[in-house]
Amino acid sequence: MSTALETPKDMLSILAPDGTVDPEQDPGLDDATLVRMLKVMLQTRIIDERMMTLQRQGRIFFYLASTGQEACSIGTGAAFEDADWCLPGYRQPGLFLWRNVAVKRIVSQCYGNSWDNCKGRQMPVHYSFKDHNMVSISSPIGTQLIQATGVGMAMRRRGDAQAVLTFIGDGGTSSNDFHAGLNFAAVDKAPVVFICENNGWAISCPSTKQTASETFAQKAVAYGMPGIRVDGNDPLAVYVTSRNARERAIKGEGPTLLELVTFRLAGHSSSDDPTRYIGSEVFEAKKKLDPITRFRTYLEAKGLWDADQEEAHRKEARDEVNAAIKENELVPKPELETLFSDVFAEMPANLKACLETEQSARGEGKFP
Ligand SMILES: Cc1ncc(C[n+]2csc(CCOP(=O)(O)OP(=O)(O)O)c2C)c(N)n1
Ligand SMILES: [Mg+2]
Repeated sequence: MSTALETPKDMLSILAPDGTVDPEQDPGLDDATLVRMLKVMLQTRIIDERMMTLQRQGRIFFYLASTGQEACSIGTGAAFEDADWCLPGYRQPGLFLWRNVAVKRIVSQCYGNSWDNCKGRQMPVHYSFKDHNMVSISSPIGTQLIQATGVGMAMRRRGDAQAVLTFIGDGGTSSNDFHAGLNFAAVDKAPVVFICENNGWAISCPSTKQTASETFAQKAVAYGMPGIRVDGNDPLAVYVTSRNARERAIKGEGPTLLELVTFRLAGHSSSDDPTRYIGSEVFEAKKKLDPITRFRTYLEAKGLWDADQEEAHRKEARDEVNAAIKENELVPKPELETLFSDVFAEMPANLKACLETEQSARGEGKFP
Protein backbone atom coordinates (compact mmCIF):
# COMPACT_ATOMS: atom_id res chain seq x y z
CA MET A 1 0.00 0.00 0.00
CA SER A 2 1.33 3.41 -0.91
CA THR A 3 1.24 6.16 1.67
CA ALA A 4 3.05 8.70 -0.53
CA LEU A 5 1.47 12.12 -1.01
CA GLU A 6 -0.03 11.43 -4.40
CA THR A 7 -3.45 12.02 -5.90
CA PRO A 8 -5.29 8.86 -4.89
CA LYS A 9 -7.71 7.69 -7.55
CA ASP A 10 -7.40 3.93 -7.51
CA MET A 11 -9.43 1.97 -5.03
CA LEU A 12 -7.63 -0.66 -2.97
CA SER A 13 -9.43 -3.99 -2.92
CA ILE A 14 -8.17 -7.33 -1.54
CA LEU A 15 -11.33 -9.41 -1.34
CA ALA A 16 -13.27 -9.37 -4.63
CA PRO A 17 -17.11 -9.23 -4.66
CA ASP A 18 -17.14 -12.95 -5.55
CA GLY A 19 -15.29 -13.76 -2.30
CA THR A 20 -11.92 -14.55 -3.88
CA VAL A 21 -8.84 -13.00 -2.33
CA ASP A 22 -5.69 -11.53 -3.83
CA PRO A 23 -3.11 -13.84 -2.12
CA GLU A 24 -0.32 -11.30 -2.37
CA GLN A 25 -2.30 -8.77 -0.36
CA ASP A 26 -4.04 -11.14 2.06
CA PRO A 27 -3.15 -9.85 5.55
CA GLY A 28 -3.18 -13.41 6.92
CA LEU A 29 -5.51 -12.76 9.84
CA ASP A 30 -5.91 -15.77 12.12
CA ASP A 31 -9.00 -17.95 11.79
CA ALA A 32 -10.57 -16.86 15.09
CA THR A 33 -10.35 -13.17 14.10
CA LEU A 34 -11.84 -13.85 10.66
CA VAL A 35 -14.77 -15.74 12.17
CA ARG A 36 -15.34 -13.03 14.77
CA MET A 37 -15.38 -10.38 12.01
CA LEU A 38 -18.18 -12.21 10.21
CA LYS A 39 -20.08 -12.85 13.44
CA VAL A 40 -20.02 -9.18 14.47
CA MET A 41 -21.09 -8.06 10.98
CA LEU A 42 -24.04 -10.47 11.11
CA GLN A 43 -24.89 -9.40 14.66
CA THR A 44 -24.85 -5.74 13.60
CA ARG A 45 -27.32 -6.42 10.82
CA ILE A 46 -29.62 -8.46 13.05
CA ILE A 47 -29.67 -5.75 15.72
CA ASP A 48 -30.31 -3.08 13.06
CA GLU A 49 -33.25 -5.05 11.65
CA ARG A 50 -34.73 -5.62 15.10
CA MET A 51 -34.34 -2.00 16.20
CA MET A 52 -35.87 -0.70 12.97
CA THR A 53 -38.89 -2.92 13.63
CA LEU A 54 -39.17 -1.47 17.15
CA GLN A 55 -39.21 2.00 15.63
CA ARG A 56 -41.97 1.00 13.19
CA GLN A 57 -43.97 -0.36 16.14
CA GLY A 58 -43.58 2.97 17.97
CA ARG A 59 -41.55 1.44 20.79
CA ILE A 60 -38.49 3.64 20.13
CA PHE A 61 -38.86 6.94 18.30
CA PHE A 62 -35.92 6.91 15.89
CA TYR A 63 -33.25 4.61 14.51
CA LEU A 64 -30.28 4.73 12.14
CA ALA A 65 -29.13 1.48 10.53
CA SER A 66 -25.73 0.81 9.01
CA THR A 67 -26.98 -1.89 6.62
CA GLY A 68 -24.44 -2.51 3.86
CA GLN A 69 -21.70 -0.59 5.63
CA GLU A 70 -20.80 -3.18 8.28
CA ALA A 71 -17.33 -3.88 6.83
CA CYS A 72 -16.23 -0.31 7.60
CA SER A 73 -16.74 -0.78 11.36
CA ILE A 74 -15.39 -4.31 11.49
CA GLY A 75 -12.27 -3.69 9.37
CA THR A 76 -11.29 -0.65 11.41
CA GLY A 77 -12.32 -2.29 14.70
CA ALA A 78 -10.03 -5.25 14.06
CA ALA A 79 -7.12 -2.94 13.19
CA PHE A 80 -7.31 -0.75 16.29
CA GLU A 81 -6.66 -1.51 19.94
CA ASP A 82 -9.44 -1.18 22.50
CA ALA A 83 -7.31 1.45 24.29
CA ASP A 84 -7.38 3.72 21.22
CA TRP A 85 -9.83 6.58 21.53
CA CYS A 86 -12.72 6.51 19.11
CA LEU A 87 -14.98 9.41 18.08
CA PRO A 88 -17.58 7.72 15.91
CA GLY A 89 -20.30 9.03 13.65
CA TYR A 90 -23.72 7.40 13.80
CA ARG A 91 -23.11 4.50 11.41
CA GLN A 92 -20.56 2.42 13.33
CA PRO A 93 -22.59 0.22 15.70
CA GLY A 94 -20.36 -2.71 14.70
CA LEU A 95 -17.45 -0.96 16.38
CA PHE A 96 -19.28 -0.98 19.72
CA LEU A 97 -20.01 -4.68 19.35
CA TRP A 98 -16.42 -5.33 18.31
CA ARG A 99 -15.31 -3.65 21.54
CA ASN A 100 -17.69 -5.87 23.51
CA VAL A 101 -20.17 -3.19 24.56
CA ALA A 102 -23.13 -5.15 25.97
CA VAL A 103 -26.15 -5.35 23.64
CA LYS A 104 -28.30 -4.49 26.66
CA ARG A 105 -26.58 -1.09 26.97
CA ILE A 106 -27.05 -0.37 23.26
CA VAL A 107 -30.77 -1.13 23.57
CA SER A 108 -31.07 0.98 26.77
CA GLN A 109 -29.67 3.99 24.93
CA CYS A 110 -32.28 3.61 22.17
CA TYR A 111 -35.05 3.45 24.79
CA GLY A 112 -33.59 6.43 26.70
CA ASN A 113 -34.60 4.77 29.98
CA SER A 114 -32.96 4.91 33.40
CA TRP A 115 -30.39 2.24 32.43
CA ASP A 116 -29.22 4.50 29.60
CA ASN A 117 -25.94 6.17 30.61
CA CYS A 118 -27.06 9.26 28.61
CA LYS A 119 -30.25 9.36 30.76
CA GLY A 120 -32.44 9.82 27.72
CA ARG A 121 -30.87 13.15 26.79
CA GLN A 122 -29.54 12.01 23.43
CA MET A 123 -31.36 10.81 20.34
CA PRO A 124 -31.35 7.03 19.90
CA VAL A 125 -28.11 5.70 18.35
CA HIS A 126 -26.08 8.61 19.80
CA TYR A 127 -24.16 6.31 22.11
CA SER A 128 -21.26 7.12 24.41
CA PHE A 129 -19.29 4.52 26.32
CA LYS A 130 -16.50 6.11 28.31
CA ASP A 131 -15.42 2.75 29.72
CA HIS A 132 -14.74 1.58 26.14
CA ASN A 133 -12.94 4.80 25.10
CA MET A 134 -15.84 5.72 22.82
CA VAL A 135 -16.71 9.42 22.94
CA SER A 136 -20.33 10.58 22.63
CA ILE A 137 -21.73 10.73 19.09
CA SER A 138 -22.75 14.27 18.14
CA SER A 139 -25.78 15.12 16.01
CA PRO A 140 -24.13 18.06 14.21
CA ILE A 141 -22.13 16.26 11.55
CA GLY A 142 -18.41 17.04 11.53
CA THR A 143 -17.90 18.12 15.14
CA GLN A 144 -16.24 14.82 16.01
CA LEU A 145 -13.35 15.60 13.66
CA ILE A 146 -12.13 18.66 15.51
CA GLN A 147 -12.67 16.83 18.79
CA ALA A 148 -10.59 13.91 17.50
CA THR A 149 -7.82 16.25 16.46
CA GLY A 150 -7.88 17.85 19.92
CA VAL A 151 -7.68 14.43 21.57
CA GLY A 152 -4.78 13.50 19.28
CA MET A 153 -2.92 16.75 19.98
CA ALA A 154 -3.31 16.20 23.72
CA MET A 155 -2.16 12.59 23.47
CA ARG A 156 0.94 13.60 21.53
CA ARG A 157 1.88 16.11 24.23
CA ARG A 158 1.35 13.53 26.97
CA GLY A 159 3.35 10.94 25.05
CA ASP A 160 0.47 8.44 24.98
CA ALA A 161 1.09 5.40 22.82
CA GLN A 162 -2.44 5.20 21.43
CA ALA A 163 -4.09 6.42 18.24
CA VAL A 164 -7.42 8.17 17.67
CA LEU A 165 -10.05 6.83 15.27
CA THR A 166 -12.81 9.06 13.92
CA PHE A 167 -15.51 8.74 11.28
CA ILE A 168 -17.43 11.05 8.96
CA GLY A 169 -19.73 10.57 5.97
CA ASP A 170 -19.25 11.92 2.44
CA GLY A 171 -21.75 14.69 3.25
CA GLY A 172 -19.85 15.60 6.39
CA THR A 173 -16.79 16.51 4.30
CA SER A 174 -18.61 19.74 3.36
CA SER A 175 -18.57 20.91 6.99
CA ASN A 176 -16.12 23.53 8.23
CA ASP A 177 -15.04 21.06 10.90
CA PHE A 178 -13.76 18.63 8.27
CA HIS A 179 -11.31 21.28 7.08
CA ALA A 180 -10.27 22.46 10.55
CA GLY A 181 -9.94 18.91 11.88
CA LEU A 182 -7.77 17.58 9.06
CA ASN A 183 -5.71 20.74 8.74
CA PHE A 184 -4.64 21.00 12.36
CA ALA A 185 -4.17 17.25 12.77
CA ALA A 186 -1.64 17.34 9.91
CA VAL A 187 0.07 20.52 11.16
CA ASP A 188 0.48 18.97 14.62
CA LYS A 189 1.23 15.43 13.35
CA ALA A 190 -1.58 14.29 15.65
CA PRO A 191 -2.06 10.48 15.76
CA VAL A 192 -5.51 10.54 14.17
CA VAL A 193 -6.99 8.24 11.53
CA PHE A 194 -9.86 9.92 9.70
CA ILE A 195 -12.34 7.54 8.10
CA CYS A 196 -14.70 8.93 5.49
CA GLU A 197 -17.47 6.41 4.82
CA ASN A 198 -18.49 7.43 1.33
CA ASN A 199 -21.88 5.77 0.82
CA GLY A 200 -22.72 8.07 -2.09
CA TRP A 201 -25.46 9.97 -0.31
CA ALA A 202 -26.06 12.52 2.43
CA ILE A 203 -29.72 11.69 3.04
CA SER A 204 -31.08 12.45 -0.48
CA CYS A 205 -28.14 14.59 -1.65
CA PRO A 206 -25.78 12.63 -3.92
CA SER A 207 -22.04 12.91 -3.35
CA THR A 208 -21.70 14.45 -6.84
CA LYS A 209 -23.49 17.52 -5.43
CA GLN A 210 -21.26 17.50 -2.36
CA THR A 211 -17.87 17.96 -3.99
CA ALA A 212 -16.24 18.75 -7.31
CA SER A 213 -13.20 16.63 -6.37
CA GLU A 214 -12.79 13.34 -8.20
CA THR A 215 -12.40 11.49 -4.90
CA PHE A 216 -12.70 12.31 -1.21
CA ALA A 217 -9.31 10.70 -0.51
CA GLN A 218 -7.51 13.28 -2.63
CA LYS A 219 -8.60 16.08 -0.30
CA ALA A 220 -5.94 14.73 2.09
CA VAL A 221 -3.16 15.84 -0.24
CA ALA A 222 -3.96 19.52 0.29
CA TYR A 223 -3.72 19.05 4.06
CA GLY A 224 -0.35 17.30 3.81
CA MET A 225 -1.36 13.79 4.75
CA PRO A 226 -1.84 10.55 2.82
CA GLY A 227 -5.30 9.86 1.46
CA ILE A 228 -6.20 6.33 0.41
CA ARG A 229 -9.31 5.16 -1.42
CA VAL A 230 -10.45 1.77 -0.26
CA ASP A 231 -13.24 -0.65 -1.15
CA GLY A 232 -15.33 -0.13 1.99
CA ASN A 233 -17.27 -3.37 1.43
CA ASP A 234 -14.04 -5.35 1.65
CA PRO A 235 -13.25 -6.02 5.33
CA LEU A 236 -9.69 -7.12 4.51
CA ALA A 237 -8.81 -3.95 2.57
CA VAL A 238 -10.36 -1.82 5.33
CA TYR A 239 -8.36 -3.76 7.92
CA VAL A 240 -5.01 -3.47 6.10
CA THR A 241 -5.28 0.25 5.36
CA SER A 242 -6.55 1.03 8.88
CA ARG A 243 -3.74 -0.97 10.48
CA ASN A 244 -1.12 0.83 8.37
CA ALA A 245 -2.65 4.22 9.13
CA ARG A 246 -2.70 3.39 12.84
CA GLU A 247 0.98 2.36 12.75
CA ARG A 248 1.86 5.62 11.04
CA ALA A 249 -0.04 7.56 13.71
CA ILE A 250 1.64 5.69 16.59
CA LYS A 251 5.10 6.25 15.08
CA GLY A 252 4.47 10.01 15.20
CA GLU A 253 4.26 10.37 11.42
CA GLY A 254 0.86 12.06 11.57
CA PRO A 255 -2.72 11.51 10.43
CA THR A 256 -4.18 9.66 7.43
CA LEU A 257 -7.49 10.00 5.60
CA LEU A 258 -9.12 6.80 4.37
CA GLU A 259 -12.06 7.04 1.99
CA LEU A 260 -14.08 3.84 2.33
CA VAL A 261 -16.30 3.48 -0.73
CA THR A 262 -19.53 1.79 0.30
CA PHE A 263 -23.32 2.00 -0.06
CA ARG A 264 -26.14 2.04 2.44
CA LEU A 265 -28.62 -0.70 1.56
CA ALA A 266 -31.33 1.07 3.56
CA GLY A 267 -32.77 4.50 4.26
CA HIS A 268 -30.72 7.25 5.85
CA SER A 269 -32.72 6.73 9.04
CA SER A 270 -36.16 5.58 10.15
CA SER A 271 -37.45 8.96 8.91
CA ASP A 272 -36.28 8.41 5.33
CA ASP A 273 -37.65 6.61 2.27
CA PRO A 274 -34.70 6.01 -0.10
CA THR A 275 -36.96 4.67 -2.88
CA ARG A 276 -37.96 8.32 -3.46
CA TYR A 277 -34.48 9.16 -4.74
CA ILE A 278 -32.57 5.91 -5.46
CA GLY A 279 -33.85 3.62 -8.23
CA SER A 280 -34.55 -0.04 -7.42
CA GLU A 281 -32.09 -1.12 -10.13
CA VAL A 282 -29.31 0.67 -8.20
CA PHE A 283 -30.25 -1.16 -5.00
CA GLU A 284 -30.29 -4.49 -6.84
CA ALA A 285 -26.84 -3.84 -8.30
CA LYS A 286 -25.42 -2.72 -4.93
CA LYS A 287 -26.83 -5.75 -3.12
CA LYS A 288 -24.38 -7.83 -5.17
CA LEU A 289 -21.58 -5.98 -3.36
CA ASP A 290 -22.98 -6.75 0.10
CA PRO A 291 -19.96 -7.04 2.43
CA ILE A 292 -21.51 -9.82 4.50
CA THR A 293 -22.21 -12.06 1.50
CA ARG A 294 -18.68 -11.47 0.24
CA PHE A 295 -17.01 -12.25 3.56
CA ARG A 296 -19.21 -15.30 4.17
CA THR A 297 -18.23 -16.75 0.76
CA TYR A 298 -14.56 -16.18 1.62
CA LEU A 299 -14.84 -17.93 4.98
CA GLU A 300 -16.86 -20.81 3.53
CA ALA A 301 -14.13 -21.38 0.91
CA LYS A 302 -11.56 -21.48 3.71
CA GLY A 303 -13.66 -24.07 5.55
CA LEU A 304 -14.25 -21.69 8.46
CA TRP A 305 -18.02 -21.23 8.10
CA ASP A 306 -21.07 -23.20 7.02
CA ALA A 307 -24.88 -23.00 7.02
CA ASP A 308 -25.22 -24.65 10.45
CA GLN A 309 -22.84 -22.14 12.06
CA GLU A 310 -24.72 -19.32 10.37
CA GLU A 311 -28.07 -20.53 11.68
CA ALA A 312 -26.74 -21.04 15.21
CA HIS A 313 -25.10 -17.62 15.26
CA ARG A 314 -28.21 -15.87 13.92
CA LYS A 315 -30.32 -17.52 16.60
CA GLU A 316 -27.86 -16.53 19.33
CA ALA A 317 -27.74 -12.91 18.12
CA ARG A 318 -31.55 -12.70 17.81
CA ASP A 319 -32.08 -14.25 21.25
CA GLU A 320 -29.60 -11.82 22.81
CA VAL A 321 -31.21 -8.71 21.34
CA ASN A 322 -34.73 -9.96 22.09
CA ALA A 323 -33.81 -10.62 25.72
CA ALA A 324 -32.27 -7.13 25.94
CA ILE A 325 -35.46 -5.60 24.52
CA LYS A 326 -37.67 -7.55 26.91
CA GLU A 327 -35.65 -6.37 29.90
CA ASN A 328 -35.46 -2.76 28.72
CA GLU A 329 -39.20 -2.50 28.14
CA LEU A 330 -39.68 -2.88 31.89
CA VAL A 331 -37.13 -0.23 32.85
CA PRO A 332 -38.68 3.10 33.93
CA LYS A 333 -37.84 6.44 32.36
CA PRO A 334 -35.05 8.43 34.04
CA GLU A 335 -36.10 10.30 37.18
CA LEU A 336 -37.17 13.89 36.61
CA GLU A 337 -34.33 15.03 38.90
CA THR A 338 -31.77 13.78 36.37
CA LEU A 339 -32.69 16.79 34.20
CA PHE A 340 -30.73 18.84 36.67
CA SER A 341 -27.72 16.60 37.20
CA ASP A 342 -24.36 16.34 35.37
CA VAL A 343 -24.41 19.97 34.25
CA PHE A 344 -22.76 21.90 37.09
CA ALA A 345 -20.31 20.61 39.71
CA GLU A 346 -22.22 22.85 42.16
CA MET A 347 -25.85 23.37 41.23
CA PRO A 348 -26.58 27.15 41.01
CA ALA A 349 -29.24 28.61 43.32
CA ASN A 350 -31.75 29.27 40.54
CA LEU A 351 -31.65 25.63 39.35
CA LYS A 352 -31.87 24.39 42.94
CA ALA A 353 -34.98 26.51 43.43
CA CYS A 354 -36.43 25.22 40.17
CA LEU A 355 -35.81 21.60 41.20
CA GLU A 356 -37.39 22.17 44.60
CA THR A 357 -40.47 23.73 43.00
CA GLU A 358 -40.83 20.74 40.68
CA GLN A 359 -40.42 18.31 43.55
CA SER A 360 -42.99 20.03 45.74
CA ALA A 361 -45.39 20.28 42.80
CA ARG A 362 -45.04 16.53 42.35
CA GLY A 363 -45.65 16.07 46.03
CA GLU A 364 -48.95 17.94 45.61
CA GLY A 365 -49.88 15.52 42.85
CA LYS A 366 -49.38 17.92 39.93
CA PHE A 367 -46.92 15.51 38.36
CA PRO A 368 -48.09 11.99 37.59
C1 LIG B 1 -24.19 20.42 10.77
C2 LIG B 1 -25.36 19.55 10.36
N1 LIG B 1 -26.03 19.83 9.23
C3 LIG B 1 -27.06 19.05 8.86
C4 LIG B 1 -27.45 17.99 9.63
C5 LIG B 1 -28.63 17.11 9.21
N2 LIG B 1 -28.08 15.85 8.71
C6 LIG B 1 -28.01 14.77 9.52
S1 LIG B 1 -27.28 13.49 8.76
C7 LIG B 1 -27.10 14.35 7.34
C8 LIG B 1 -26.43 13.72 6.14
C9 LIG B 1 -25.08 13.19 6.43
O1 LIG B 1 -24.58 12.55 5.31
P1 LIG B 1 -23.17 11.86 5.34
O2 LIG B 1 -22.20 12.73 6.03
O3 LIG B 1 -22.85 11.44 3.96
O4 LIG B 1 -23.39 10.60 6.30
P2 LIG B 1 -24.33 9.32 6.06
O5 LIG B 1 -25.64 9.62 6.71
O6 LIG B 1 -24.47 9.11 4.60
O7 LIG B 1 -23.62 8.20 6.75
C10 LIG B 1 -27.59 15.64 7.46
C11 LIG B 1 -27.57 16.63 6.39
C12 LIG B 1 -26.73 17.76 10.83
N3 LIG B 1 -27.04 16.74 11.63
N4 LIG B 1 -25.68 18.54 11.16
MG1 LIG C 1 -23.14 9.59 3.09
